[in-house]
Amino acid sequence: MLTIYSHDHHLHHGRCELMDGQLMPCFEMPSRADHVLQRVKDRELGPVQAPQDFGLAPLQRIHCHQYLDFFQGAWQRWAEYGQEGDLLPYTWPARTLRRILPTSLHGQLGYYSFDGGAPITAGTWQAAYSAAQVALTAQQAIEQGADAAFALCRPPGHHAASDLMGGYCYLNNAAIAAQAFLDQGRKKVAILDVDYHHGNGTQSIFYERSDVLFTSVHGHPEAEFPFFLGYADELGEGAGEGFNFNYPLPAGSGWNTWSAALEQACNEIKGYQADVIVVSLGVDTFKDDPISQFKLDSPDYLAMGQRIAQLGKPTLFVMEGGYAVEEIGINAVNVLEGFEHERSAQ
Ligand code: OKP
Ligand code: ZN
Repeated sequence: MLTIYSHDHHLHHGRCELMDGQLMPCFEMPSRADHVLQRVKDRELGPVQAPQDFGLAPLQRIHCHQYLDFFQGAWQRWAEYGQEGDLLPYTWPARTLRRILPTSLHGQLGYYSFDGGAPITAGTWQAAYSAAQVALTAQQAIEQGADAAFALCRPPGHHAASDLMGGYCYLNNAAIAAQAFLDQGRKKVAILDVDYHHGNGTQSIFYERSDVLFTSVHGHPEAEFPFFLGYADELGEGAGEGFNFNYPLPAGSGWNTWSAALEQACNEIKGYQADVIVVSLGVDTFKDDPISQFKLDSPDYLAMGQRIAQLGKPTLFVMEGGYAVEEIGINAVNVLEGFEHERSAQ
């Protein structure tokens, strides 16, 4: 399988995040992608290529222009204040407050974010921009006939909405790639989000559309980030009604519970008759993940890839979460190897 990777992800390295009342070093760190790349090479998964540059247009298909302008320019504005630390929001337009766009940097940052988990550093825009190009380059490989491709994106994307950053995410790589498939003539894209956290950004982007089916297996939002989206009764709206399926699971869920939910998601995808599948590939479902509560073990990821392969469609894998850094490569590449093994048997 072809892997697309850009070293630019190293330009994004947030310092701290607030966790259990304490400032902790960011769990979303550069070594994550380094370990995945190393495992891709160790296992000889296939060629590793740098992304092409498709410019801003495919990003603008998903993200609103003002948001992109703000994100691209935010660090420069912060530097003009003489600040060097990470740029982090601290006030959001929650209930009782007006959803207006202020003129100040921090007012705008609050407007364009939903949590304090997405620090902007000097290189964050470039890293996120390159991650989106990684997804688009892998998407193009499939458009040109590859059966599958792996976009080794970092930072991740599935929490990012059209005009919101949050949860370590800035640009929604999976959504950008899904839209590119549609813009290049595919009629139906199915997204399967297997990250431990609900892909609230992706869901919101496609919630009122029938040309993208969104399915997600994740920690129950009653108890888990992002808390305010990802319930089973969210089925889509308007033209999108019946094209959104959430499978929230309790803390402690292992492969038996998890794979039963995957089975349901796969059945929806099968019935949808998608032209192509985009997998938001988070491996923070792993038993030793430091911020998650599922109990998948490394061999389970082989079975996951195998089941996805049985859907029989061209498949784009887009890297999302996974914070057990030592095992992230094994687990992510296990999905890809399980997929390839099953496809070669078909
Ligand atoms: C991203 B992905 C607040 C952070 C709260 C955020 C988890 C984001 C997970 N400092 N936790 O879905 O793996
Ligand atoms: Zn996650």
